[in-house]
Amino acid sequence: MKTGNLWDIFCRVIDNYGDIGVCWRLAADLASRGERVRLWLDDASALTWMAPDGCPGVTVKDWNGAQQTTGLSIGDVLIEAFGCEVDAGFLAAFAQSAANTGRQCVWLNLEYLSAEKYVERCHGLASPVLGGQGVGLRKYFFYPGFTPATGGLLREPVLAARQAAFDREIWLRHHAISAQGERLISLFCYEPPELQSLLEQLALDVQPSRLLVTPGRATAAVQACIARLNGEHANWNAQQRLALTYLPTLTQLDYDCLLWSCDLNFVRGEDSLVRALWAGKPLIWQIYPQSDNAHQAKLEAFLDMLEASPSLRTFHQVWNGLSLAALPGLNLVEWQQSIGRARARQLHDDDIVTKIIRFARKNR
Ligand code: TRH
Repeated sequence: MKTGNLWDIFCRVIDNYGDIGVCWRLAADLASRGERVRLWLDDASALTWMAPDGCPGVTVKDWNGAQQTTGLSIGDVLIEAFGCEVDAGFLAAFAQSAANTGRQCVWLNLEYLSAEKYVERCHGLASPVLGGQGVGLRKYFFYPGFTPATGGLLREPVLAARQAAFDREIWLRHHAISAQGERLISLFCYEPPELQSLLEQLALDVQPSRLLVTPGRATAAVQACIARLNGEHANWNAQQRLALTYLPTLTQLDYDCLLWSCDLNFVRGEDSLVRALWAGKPLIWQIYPQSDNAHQAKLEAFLDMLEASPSLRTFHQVWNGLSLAALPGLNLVEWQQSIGRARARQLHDDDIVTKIIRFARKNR
């Protein structure tokens, strides 16, 4: 398999922005390396703010209803992201193309990111398709992860150069963010149970902080806490040690710049976590909660991978509602060391796009 192959990536946007965010980055990264990508989305609306300029080599396709395959050239690699399933019509065309040409398209199921041990065992496993339109084909499970035996992390080739050339002062000024003598903290979260405690802690801290609050759920959660705090004790921020800026939606590129600009980043889900790791600043992760509590083991595995210092571990457990202890104080010096070392370790491994291209080539 040479470069210039045609990749079909299928993604259903269930809620939040992680699925589309990861698929967009994957598509753009593949295209930057000379691949051609069709990104099939049932709802592309978030791309209007996440990636308003699009990307040469990536075509966004509407994936609603049965897929119209007449006249559609079948690609070389097909990726079903996060358990979504491609329509029968598309699969039939896919199987037909394999029968006609004697060449099979590589079919991958891209899984969610986890640092748990099972990822190494399951990454790359093949599952023969025993029924339906794809019968006789093979589907491979591709697991992103934090060790060489996994599918790796998204890290596009230009990232290091962008980060090295970044000018914090110019970026902050351009976005009208004041940082005079204040510690900058970005906040991208769901509804963390101890958010109110964090606001109170920052309001009492000797060091002034500016909280940069992302739109949507984080803004709604902060505003609800502030309304409660104002009702309970109007003087809670009497010294004005805590200042707040409510941000508009940023492009993915600008969201990176936000993470690089801050002294501490609160992130959530999957994609922002990886971006915060590359930012190399202290980070606190709110994991996407799962009804069966599976997120608890996933969080612990991530903290193990980080070799998190005790206070970083406790802060994560409390922030995620997995411990009833009081919210610990911020310990940015110690957290910086854990994150910096984990980042350096991760940089030794190949990124996910290098690995997925290699994998597709090998299994073609
Ligand atoms: O939005 P999320 O909570 O997504 C989640 C998780 O991925 C979770 O694993 C998944 O199961 C669930 O969706 C369905 O968090 P995440 O993964 O960090 O995705 C956010 C994306 O939004 C990421 O690509 C960064 C981007 N973003 C911007 O581009 N601009 C912004 O201003 C902000 C705040 C985010």
